[in-house]
Amino acid sequence: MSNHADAAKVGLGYNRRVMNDNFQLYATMLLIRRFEERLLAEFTAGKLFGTTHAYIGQEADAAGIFSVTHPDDIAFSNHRCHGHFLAYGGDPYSLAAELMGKASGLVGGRGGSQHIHWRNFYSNGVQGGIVPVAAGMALAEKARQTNQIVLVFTGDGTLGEGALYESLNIAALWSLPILFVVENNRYAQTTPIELGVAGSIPGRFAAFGIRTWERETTDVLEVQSAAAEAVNYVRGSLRPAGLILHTYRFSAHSKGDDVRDPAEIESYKEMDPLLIHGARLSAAERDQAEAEVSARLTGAFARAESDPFPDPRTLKPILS
Ligand SMILES: Cc1ncc(C[n+]2csc(CCOP(=O)(O)OP(=O)(O)O)c2C)c(N)n1
Ligand SMILES: [Mg+2]
Repeated sequence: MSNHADAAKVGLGYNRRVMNDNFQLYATMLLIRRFEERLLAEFTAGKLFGTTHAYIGQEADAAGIFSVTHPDDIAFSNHRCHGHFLAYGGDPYSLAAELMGKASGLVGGRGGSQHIHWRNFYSNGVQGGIVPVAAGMALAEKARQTNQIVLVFTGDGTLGEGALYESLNIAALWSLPILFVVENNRYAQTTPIELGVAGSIPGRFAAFGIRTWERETTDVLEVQSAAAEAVNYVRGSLRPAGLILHTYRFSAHSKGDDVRDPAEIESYKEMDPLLIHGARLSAAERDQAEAEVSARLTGAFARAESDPFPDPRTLKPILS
């Protein structure tokens, strides 16, 4: 049964009941892609401050993973957090307002692109810095017997951070319900993985006796099935696991800092998750998703832009 009419009624990205629907998975990835494209354009136009790290090319990871989590599960993201947030069910309006520094933003306009919080979603721009926090949250959930699991997202470059290994060690020792997601997009800023990561990624988890699922794919359905197995394992066994996803980012690391050979980027274009999954939809369905996403983002950005900035006087309690 196609549920996309239902998805349209409740708003894209919100209704977890229809997340497994092919249309909804496509719409979630498209929402991320168009949101990030819009952001990059706004930066170029000088309308946004700070920095941003676009998720373009990696959409299948977030869409696939959050299609199999429970609404109450806890997610810890990193500097490249917008895609995770939108797939988690976050509102593009609140995120756009946050990026514009508006009072109506997710955290009052003070977190910007990398430091956001909504419900059980947290992000932090310090590479690896949030991983021990995520392990602590998993310990808390286990103690409270909530049956909620924790997911923490890292990149290949973050495999160089010691805090990650301390967290793997304690998660294995104390049997914590946490899924460590490694999104290997083959680069850490400008450093290719060959120059930054020795040995193998699954080998790092194996050293701590932690089970892993590994996929070299940008097909959202393949990500979804691996994520479902890993999530079910963590929830059922209350043990940590690793989900290693080899992907590729099409956009620059941040706004324009790209030293990669354009021919290399071009060679990955056939891995575009929207192309791969879009082939499962009709042209009419793809057009419908495009129209719905476009309308939603136009409304979100217009509303965010017209919102007021926070009153600087409300900063006082934080600064004093
Ligand atoms: C502790 C720390 N060191 C350096 C940085 C600057 N920095 C931000 S992102 C990044 C690269 C991260 O690479 P990776 O983990 O592969 O994630 P990706 O950007 O590829 O998604 C660096 C060096 C940082 N945010 N935190
Ligand atoms: Mg990387």
